[in-house]
Amino acid sequence: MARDLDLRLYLVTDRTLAGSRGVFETVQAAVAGGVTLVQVRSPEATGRDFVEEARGLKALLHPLGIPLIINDRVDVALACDADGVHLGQSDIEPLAARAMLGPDKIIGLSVGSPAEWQASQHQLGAVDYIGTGPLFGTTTKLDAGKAIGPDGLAAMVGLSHLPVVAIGGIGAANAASVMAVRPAGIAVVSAIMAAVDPAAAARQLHEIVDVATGHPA
Ligand code: TZP
Repeated sequence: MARDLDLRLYLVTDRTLAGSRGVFETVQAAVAGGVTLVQVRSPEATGRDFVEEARGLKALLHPLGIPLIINDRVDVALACDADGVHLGQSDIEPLAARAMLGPDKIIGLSVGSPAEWQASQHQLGAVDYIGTGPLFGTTTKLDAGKAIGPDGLAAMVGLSHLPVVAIGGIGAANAASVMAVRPAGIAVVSAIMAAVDPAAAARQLHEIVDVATGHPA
């Protein structure tokens, strides 16, 4: 299992929100601002295109020691030797992903409710962290479901022996209220990918998380 996972400021990419600046350049700025982990998410991409994008990001992130996680696609993670994969409830199940990826890769699983937690119990031995949300309303993922709010997050943090990352509608205005519930970190898409200055946006969020965790900036 992956160790020393720093989930404090988890960036999920989005090609549309990056616009003409592009994903690579936006991620480059975001890591300069303090992102601790990057998940490449391109649901619209072909497999070949997705692998190429992921390889480019790996070349950027590896020298910096920042893990690269692939959204949904174990085959893409294998093809580019990424650090891990993030799985939704309808993707390949974590135990099967672990069998394919081996013991050292990071596996994240989206778990949105205590009911999903119960249903996922038998898979959790293969999982390194849980992603939960959406915390608040979001237009980035239209099928994200109903907002669970800080109370819903608190329920998941209370249940989970695994680190929990909060996602959905999180930005500088509400990040402190999310971190008050003590997740391992926050995952953001638009707050960084769509920011005019992604480095400054990441820096601001990093500071909020560090204050909440008592971590030095
Ligand atoms: N999974 C649950 S909500 C979401 C994902 C990928 C999108 C979050 O995007 P944003 O822009 O940070 O609200």
